[in-house]
Amino acid sequence: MRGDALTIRGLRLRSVAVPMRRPLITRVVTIEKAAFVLIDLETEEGITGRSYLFGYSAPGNACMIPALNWLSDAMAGEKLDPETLFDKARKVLTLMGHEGIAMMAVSGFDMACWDAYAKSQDKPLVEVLGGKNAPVPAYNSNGLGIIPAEAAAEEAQTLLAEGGYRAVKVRLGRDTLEEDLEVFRAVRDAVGPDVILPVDFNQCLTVDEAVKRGKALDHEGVYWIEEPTRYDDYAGNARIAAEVETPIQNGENFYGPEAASRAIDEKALDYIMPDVERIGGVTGWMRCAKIAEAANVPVSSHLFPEFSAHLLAATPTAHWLEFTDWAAPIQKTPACVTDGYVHIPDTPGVGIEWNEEAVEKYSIPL
Ligand code: SMN
Ligand code: MG
Repeated sequence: MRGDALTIRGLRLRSVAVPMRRPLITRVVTIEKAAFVLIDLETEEGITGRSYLFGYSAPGNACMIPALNWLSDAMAGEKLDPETLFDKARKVLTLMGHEGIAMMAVSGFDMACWDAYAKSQDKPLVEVLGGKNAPVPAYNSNGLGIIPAEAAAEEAQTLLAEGGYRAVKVRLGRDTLEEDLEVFRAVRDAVGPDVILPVDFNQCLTVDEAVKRGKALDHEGVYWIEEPTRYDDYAGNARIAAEVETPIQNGENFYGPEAASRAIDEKALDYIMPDVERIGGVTGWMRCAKIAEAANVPVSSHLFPEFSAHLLAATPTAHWLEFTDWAAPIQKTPACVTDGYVHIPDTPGVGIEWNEEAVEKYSIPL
């Protein structure tokens, strides 16, 4: 695949902090304003590739800016061939490491490259990646944080109704198993037996505690157990996956397809959910999708619903899209869910256009 019609001029970066309609309250972090770095990759030919990175907070954004500027300088004048540039970008930042902020910068750059490349081909990204533009099943991941049982039961019903969803994610990891069970049962009672309910511990348990809570949840109709313990304790996750019947979901914190490969080899998960800003952008995702396909592991997404819809529609073992609306206010035509599905726009590229008024309103210093 070649995109040698375009030449990179550089990256234009902006930083925003967007208030969330529903804050994210997990056991390890509470986020009320979603901080994003907006990336416009400008080309000599006038096509702009757009992407964004989730910095979690203003300081998080500020950490990524220097690495992105470094890539902008290094890539100016390069022909836009996304896969070649992904490998080049990793080499540019290689002495900063292959994970963490360096990998996030490479991912954001890669995502913008693919958007520009797909625009130059006049096709939606999914088609450039060899997939079909079909609706992608989504679960509602807004809200449902660490809140009391009664509030969780009520919020679950509201969240399902918001987009005709069949699935919502419940955050667990309260002080005791009994409190987690109380919340999960209240949600299950409120939504009925047919709704799909994955749960997320956000890495907060020890391996022993995860085995204990996982076995208790085996009898409750939990769809998957996400990040029960530290994401990179592969041996620990493998023990949990072996002892707990409910599928173990992991991957939102994996950096690069190499991590996915290792986790699958070590049987540290049943399902995988890469995050496009950590797995290596579009290029890293597609390499991860091949690894998952070979091992027959279902692939879900983490955040970035507009990018993830294209990626899942081009992923052979695609599973669920995680829908959040956090970046919606800064986009003109944000992804949305109807009857439980995200519909990919039939426009060239990914379909991201900034709502400039909102970007101005929520802008923070670079
Ligand atoms: C999550 C945690 C931290 C930031 C964003 C999202 C969560 C999820 O684990 O899976 O939605
Ligand atoms: Mg999670």
